[in-house]
Amino acid sequence: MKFKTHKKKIGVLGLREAGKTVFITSLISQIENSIEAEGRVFKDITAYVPWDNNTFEYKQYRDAFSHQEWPEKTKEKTSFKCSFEYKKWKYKDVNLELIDLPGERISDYLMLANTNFDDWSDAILSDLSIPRKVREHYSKYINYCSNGKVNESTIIMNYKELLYHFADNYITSSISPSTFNLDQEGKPIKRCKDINSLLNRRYVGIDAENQFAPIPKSVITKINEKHKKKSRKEKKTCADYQLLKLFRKRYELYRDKIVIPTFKDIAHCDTIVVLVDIPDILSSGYHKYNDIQRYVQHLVKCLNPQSPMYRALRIFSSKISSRISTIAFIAVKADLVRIGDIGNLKELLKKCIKNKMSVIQNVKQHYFVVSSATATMPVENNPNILVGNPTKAMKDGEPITRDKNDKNIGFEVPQIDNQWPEDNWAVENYVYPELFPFISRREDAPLNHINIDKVFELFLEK
Ligand SMILES: Nc1nc2c(ncn2[C@@H]2O[C@H](COP(=O)(O)OP(=O)(O)OP(=O)(O)O)[C@@H](O)[C@H]2O)c(=O)[nH]1
Ligand SMILES: [Mg+2]
Repeated sequence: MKFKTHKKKIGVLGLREAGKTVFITSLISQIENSIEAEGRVFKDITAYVPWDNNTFEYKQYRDAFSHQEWPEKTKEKTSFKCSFEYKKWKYKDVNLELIDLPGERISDYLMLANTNFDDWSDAILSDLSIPRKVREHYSKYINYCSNGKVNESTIIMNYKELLYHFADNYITSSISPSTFNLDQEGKPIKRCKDINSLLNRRYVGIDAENQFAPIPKSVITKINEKHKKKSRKEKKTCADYQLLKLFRKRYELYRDKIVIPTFKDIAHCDTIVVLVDIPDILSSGYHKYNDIQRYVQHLVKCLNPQSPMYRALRIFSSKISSRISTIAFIAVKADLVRIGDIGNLKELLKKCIKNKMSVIQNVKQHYFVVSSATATMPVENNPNILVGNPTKAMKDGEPITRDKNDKNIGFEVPQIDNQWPEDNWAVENYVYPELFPFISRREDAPLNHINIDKVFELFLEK
């Protein structure tokens, strides 16, 4: 026990499958096995102790790698706390907390400052960050709400249809209530042929009984006007008034149960890490690129002192006098690109994000390129080829499914530039294989990584 403690609370954000769980698992494996870990800073770690009440299943996730499997998809927020000593600090030890957050919940950011349903409805239906192509569906929805024949099930179904168009057009960062995109069991929305059955399985609210959908301001004003002079008893028989009342109640429930806890967790962090999967953006195209930019824009709203979202966030954090002081954007899965292109990954990351973040003056910004669990090896004298164990491959011109016990093979990887593709974004030129991770049977072996130590150095900064 030392005189002082360096406390760090780090929230790890990113869209689905960005690599949050693997990132945290790798970082803990380096700290836990500091003697063997690569990177100067890990060598100075001693007296590591994980806390008893961790909900992040580190052992289970690390064990997956011993069986050449990736960790399971995360279903809910989890956290991992540990203490250790850093040889260079004589009088201080370190308490580190890492929080694995479902990044999709950021889409509910408009609910942060809009404490009531009426204001949120207006804010979401006039959100100009939605691309024009999908705004047409907004207009359809608003027209439907304005036709006077609205009832609970049809308005909810119409709103879900609208959100499905968002998902279908990669506008996932604007899907709110975010439970439609990522339900409370952590199941993400998937494209399917039978849209109606999909819409029935997804909820816009905390559960099937508590769903709600925004109502345009003009319609709310009309309802209020119509029922202004009616008694409470009379209002009870008016379907439109009752529906509005119901949605207001369900909105508050959703805000209390999902939005406030998520953003409270974020507000209590001093450092936010945002993982960005650039190979995935390159292989998906400009829809995904635009979606990441919108995602960052929502984050910017929460971090900009001029915004109402920031003020709402500060209310949660003021009690424990903490503040988000640092944000690190990390381009992950660097092992999927040619070694010579790793610098370009960083350039692409900065070019996608830095502009959006330029209005933020009160938070230190950092950019990294990382591979949390390297699953490839370079080949000497041939920079175009990497060696690894892809889950699928081509054999005699036919696609085949491979087994984790199959031998490693070499595969060609695309070259990436330091500029994002412009009009000629040919996604077929950016094919990255899904790989089995490298097997590491010894449980005390830290995962192979690139630059995890550089990020860790940031966590040790005051
Ligand atoms: N090649 C490579 N693949 C990675 C790496 N990190 C993650 N992956 C791949 O990305 C997938 C998702 O990683 P997770 O860490 O589970 O992603 P997540 O952000 O926690 O995902 P959710 O829990 O669904 O939100 C893994 O199953 C791997 O296929 C990496 O460092 N290198
Ligand atoms: Mg996860």
